[in-house]
Amino acid sequence: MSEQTPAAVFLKDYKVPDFLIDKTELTFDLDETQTVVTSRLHIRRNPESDAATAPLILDGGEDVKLIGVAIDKYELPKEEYNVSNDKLVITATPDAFILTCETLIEPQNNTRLEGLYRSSSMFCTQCEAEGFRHITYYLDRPDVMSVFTTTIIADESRYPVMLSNGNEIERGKTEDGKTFVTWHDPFKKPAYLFALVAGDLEVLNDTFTTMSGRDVALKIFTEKHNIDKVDFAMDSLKRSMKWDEEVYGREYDLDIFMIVAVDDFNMGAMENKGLNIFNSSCLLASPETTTDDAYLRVEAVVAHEYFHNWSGNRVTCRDWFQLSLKEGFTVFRDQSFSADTHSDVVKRVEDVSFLKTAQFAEDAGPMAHPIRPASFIEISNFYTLTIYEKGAEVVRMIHTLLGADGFRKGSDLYFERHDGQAVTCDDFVSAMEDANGVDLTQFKRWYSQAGTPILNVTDSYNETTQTYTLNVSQMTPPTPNQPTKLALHIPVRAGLIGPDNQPLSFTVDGKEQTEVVLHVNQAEQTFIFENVASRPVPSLLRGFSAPVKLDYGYTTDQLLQLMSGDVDGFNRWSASQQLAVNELLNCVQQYQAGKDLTEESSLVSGFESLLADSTLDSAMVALILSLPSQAYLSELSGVIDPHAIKAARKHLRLLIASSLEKEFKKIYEANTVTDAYQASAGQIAKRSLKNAALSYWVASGNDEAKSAVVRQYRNADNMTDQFSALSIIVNNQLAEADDLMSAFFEQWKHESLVVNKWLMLSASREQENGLVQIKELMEHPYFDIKNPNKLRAVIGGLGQNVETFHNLDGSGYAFLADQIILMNKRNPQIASRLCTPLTRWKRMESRLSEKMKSQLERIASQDLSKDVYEVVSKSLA
Ligand code: B3K
Ligand code: ZN
Repeated sequence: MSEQTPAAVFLKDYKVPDFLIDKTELTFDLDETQTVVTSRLHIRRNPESDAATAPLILDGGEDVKLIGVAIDKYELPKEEYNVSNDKLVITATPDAFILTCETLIEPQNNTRLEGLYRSSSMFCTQCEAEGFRHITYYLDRPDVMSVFTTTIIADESRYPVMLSNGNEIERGKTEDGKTFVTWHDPFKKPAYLFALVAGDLEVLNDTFTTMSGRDVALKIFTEKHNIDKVDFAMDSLKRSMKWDEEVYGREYDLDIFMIVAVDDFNMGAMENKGLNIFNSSCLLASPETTTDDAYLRVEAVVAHEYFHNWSGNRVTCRDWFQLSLKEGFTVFRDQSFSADTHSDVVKRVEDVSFLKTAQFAEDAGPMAHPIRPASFIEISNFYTLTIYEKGAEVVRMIHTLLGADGFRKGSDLYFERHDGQAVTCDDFVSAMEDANGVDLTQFKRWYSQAGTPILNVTDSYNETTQTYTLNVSQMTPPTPNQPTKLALHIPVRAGLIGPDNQPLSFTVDGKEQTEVVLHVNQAEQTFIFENVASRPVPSLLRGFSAPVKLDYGYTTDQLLQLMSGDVDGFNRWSASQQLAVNELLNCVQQYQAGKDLTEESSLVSGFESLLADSTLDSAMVALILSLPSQAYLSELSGVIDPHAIKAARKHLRLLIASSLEKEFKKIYEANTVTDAYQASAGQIAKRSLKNAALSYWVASGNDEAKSAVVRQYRNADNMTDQFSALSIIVNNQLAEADDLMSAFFEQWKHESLVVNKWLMLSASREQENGLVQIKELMEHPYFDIKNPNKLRAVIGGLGQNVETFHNLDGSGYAFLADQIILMNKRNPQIASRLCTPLTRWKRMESRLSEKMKSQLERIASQDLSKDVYEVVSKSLA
């Protein structure tokens, strides 16, 4: 480990800032070798601080070189300030003053992609969470909100476009012939929302008229070769703006809204005020180069970043422990937008499936934390599925408890009460309580308690009294630093299904109904349903009304009944998944015991009736057909045996494929889309069902299917069909696989985002010498280690490659550790994310577990960034 153990910060230690910065004036003299940043900060002591003589302590980074500092007009001599430990400390200051600071930075050498850096030939920034301190010394914390004016000076021939937050207010020439542009953002904001972009960019222009009749200029900027791929993003933006007006009453506030696409970006996108910056993978879309999934992602991310304008920017976080205040809420908002735009059930299934696979695994691992963590070492490590996805589930539960109208009253009050403020999760809940006259005290435990609760449910039916009883108990397993847990308030949406597959009515709380929200809020509880005409099958946790694991001993027949008969579409999917999970885990056990895997599967008959029912939504059928993933089955396993899981999935797939070969052929042929490509719900549904059917049909080994998939590859006019075909060909190891992989690369090598898809498929491909192939990919001329998307493509592909990654000799893990060590200093955020698979070591089967652990120890022996240190040390604890 590094000589100094990085220290944790604690929520309980929060103190208001000693100083405030009312105005921030920045000048950037941009240059390829050295950029000079001059800041004029209008600072005063915070009247709310009890430290009336506290020194001024500004945050900085090792990469920021201080040239000079002045208070008002007085240039401070060296003895009057101190620069150490990434801080600039000035002991004696007036109560109100202007601090001028000149710093020097080298964006071209910034490989962390945090602060100001270069991507291709552009300058761009990423300041959340603590990136601004890599630009200049500042009070880099979200509760210090300031009005920013930013001047950019650059050579106009290379940087004709120069952007920052707010409105352009001035433009001209400097004495040495450069161009300057000044931007002013009238809304005060924390430094994490600051942005700057300069480059030779093209723009797509549009306008949006807000509900009060103001015209907003919309501009999307990309490098020249990509400007033909932003129409869909622009359309998504306009639909998001309208949706936020209609559903939340939120109007956009500046006269201009800009989005810029950059290739080198650590995550998906960033909601900087008026100037969103996007990873090009989350913005660019064209039918030929972009799959349906990626289209939906573009739409969701554009919406998400736009929605942050209110949930995040106008009302921001007091401190980073409150991150879920903006992220959980905004994810809930973007999920609702996508659900309203397409199919709500399909969207819900996709979101829940992701949550149950990845967030539940996080909750069960060494990094488990509540949606409002109590401490962290490096905040970048807390942009997690727990903060985002579980955070959204918590907001969704509030929505369920209050109803749509009550929730809207609460959000109106929240925005009105806290506009322009930096607030806490408690403030959010208080607004919901106050607007509805409810008490959410117990509910708030969801904010402070980590782990996935388990709901254990048993039932009984009394025919004589026509009474049905549910006994529900809840238990949340221990997580790091939280050995014991309190009972949570869990809303369980439930209905009853009768023997003829009809919903049964019942009486609860004196009211006759067919669906009820049960308030589970004690360790053990009983719920009584009266006037139940016959013994029902319970349909529990409809729509996944709470992020919990439900344990009810459904029989196979009951699951088949729910799968075909539940009025709740989500629970139909859920039943099919449970059925598949039961059969797959059974196969896993058989494999481990060295037995032949069963040739019986109830899924076959379940799927048969599913495929015969033409009334069902194709996208839902496609979702039901896709077997629980390797990752989800791993999450469900007490001890993870990747090879057994892989064998079980393959076996069941082949069994279904060979039993229903004819049905799959029929479905494949019936779902061809002949109209021009559109990323519409209808077309996406058809393509997903068609390609799911094709995948089974080819797996059956049928020759006609093999010709069909090759034909689809060759004739496809869109990336969804082309790439689905290619993946099926490669995964089924058809004779054409090598040739078509090469052809695909040749066809698309000029499209960076498509190359990423090729890299990922190549890395995940099952081959002899898998690791040799992966090492070759990393030497490939089209691979670029500086580009996080490319690195994620290869390492992500490796993660899916069970044989290579989980090789019993440990070589897959050693290779991953090499990459983590390589990236540790170069880009700590990315390095830390790469650690995730190794954090699961305690749950792996013993041979693999030891191998993973030794790689974690090898990483731990290095001089580590805070980011990697935190994950590795917590994993080994
Ligand atoms: N708020 C950003 C995430 C920033 C991550 C910093 N490491 C994107 C988003 O959630 O909208
Ligand atoms: Zn966000």
